[in-house]
Amino acid sequence: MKKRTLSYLKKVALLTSLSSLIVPIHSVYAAQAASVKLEAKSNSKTKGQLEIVQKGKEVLIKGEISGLGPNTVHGFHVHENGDCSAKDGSSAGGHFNPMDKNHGGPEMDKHHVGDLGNIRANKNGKALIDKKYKFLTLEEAKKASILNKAIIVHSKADDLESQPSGDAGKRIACGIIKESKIK
Ligand SMILES: [Cu+2]
Ligand SMILES: [Zn+2]
Repeated sequence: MKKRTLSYLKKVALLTSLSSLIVPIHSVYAAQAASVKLEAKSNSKTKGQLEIVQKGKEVLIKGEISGLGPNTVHGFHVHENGDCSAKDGSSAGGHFNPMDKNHGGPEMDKHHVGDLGNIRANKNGKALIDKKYKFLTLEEAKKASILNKAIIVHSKADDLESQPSGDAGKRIACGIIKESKIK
């Protein structure tokens, strides 16, 4: 009886030490990829799918957005609330701005973390997205983490200058950045 108790305790000790190993590994790798299903807002026909991957210090965003006008340019941002429920996308709130900066373009010295610039549609109204950003992260614990925020596509181009959001017009598509498995 005494022996059995000891081996039970050993098992508990082993499991406890194993789980303390497993938890940190999980938290490092869990948020390395995310996907976004963009749904039409403000009575648009815009929709799309994006895959987001953390590669070292860069975040890659790839995918396709359709239902845009031919050869048009559209503001493309991360907004602060992961909430696309409003018909006009207003539930997503303002640009994601954890560092409290002014609006700008992604190449500028200072800008919102959510300022991803513009996307361009081809003659068929489809935008092929293939972008890289150094100021974003998918690491949940970091201030600039875009997990569970929203991506918004606008009706007009972002002028990368007007405050607070680049005068980019209506919100024509919205999708939440949700953690996914790396493919
Ligand atoms: Cu926006
Ligand atoms: Zn902005």
